[in-house]
Amino acid sequence: MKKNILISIISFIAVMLFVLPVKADVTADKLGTVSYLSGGTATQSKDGSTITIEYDEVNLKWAPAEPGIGRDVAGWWIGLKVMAPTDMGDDDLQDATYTANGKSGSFWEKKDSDNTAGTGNHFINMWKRVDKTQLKAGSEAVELIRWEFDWDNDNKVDETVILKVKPDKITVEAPSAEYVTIEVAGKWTFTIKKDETLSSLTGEDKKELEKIMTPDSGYKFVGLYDEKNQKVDLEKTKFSQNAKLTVKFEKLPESVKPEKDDTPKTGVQDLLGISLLAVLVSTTGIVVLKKRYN
Ligand SMILES: [Ca+2]
Repeated sequence: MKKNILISIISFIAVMLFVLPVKADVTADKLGTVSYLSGGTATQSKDGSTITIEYDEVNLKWAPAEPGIGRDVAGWWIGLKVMAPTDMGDDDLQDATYTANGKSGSFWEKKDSDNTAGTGNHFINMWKRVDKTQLKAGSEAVELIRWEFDWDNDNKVDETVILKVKPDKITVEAPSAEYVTIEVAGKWTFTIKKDETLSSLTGEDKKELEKIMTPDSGYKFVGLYDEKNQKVDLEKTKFSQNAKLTVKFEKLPESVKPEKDDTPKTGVQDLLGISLLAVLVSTTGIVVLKKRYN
């Protein structure tokens, strides 16, 4: 009886080993490859399983908001095309994932190749929105984003793609004619549809604008102003042409701390206090009168 059970267990394990698909082994020499979607000049370097793309010059494409494909805001984008490792079968790739800015996605669901492309032909176009204003001008390359791919879905990153740009070597395409460009306080630039108000902003643009309008401690927000020093009404002011806005804050009066006074009061001191106050009041009265009649 016991022998039979043992034989059953052994045959079960043998069958399972045969049936279970064997995952492709992801090795550093068989990783995905990267090509460019944005125009310009770039260098590509590889260090183990990390590919770094550094754009020396790049022209950013502008694209309108298209919530249906997950682009909730209009703006300028830079893109890379990442080909999956060619030795991975379609079945393996269905479990592949990638991470960007702490958010994970399914490679198979987000890929841009169609389901029938076949082994060696699957790719995904990775796009990153770039706000040129926010990248402080400079010739040093700055890291815009890194994408991490877990090709075999074992929760260990197999390949990292790093995208770098040189801020002063970025040029941008003009947005379509239905949009205007608004730069705020030299900190953020966005495009909105002509004759829309700032209250129509969504997503990242809305968040950035709110951040810019948030005063430091000890200050209060006064308003956004256009080049003619007209105050912008977030709900009502419509933009028919490009604009550069400034933001104004006002220093709040410093709160006066009451001084600690632990001297015991006597009647005399109190009276002295009152008479001093009386002198102060009458002096103020004289000053006010003088001012009125001068
Ligand atoms: Ca992995």
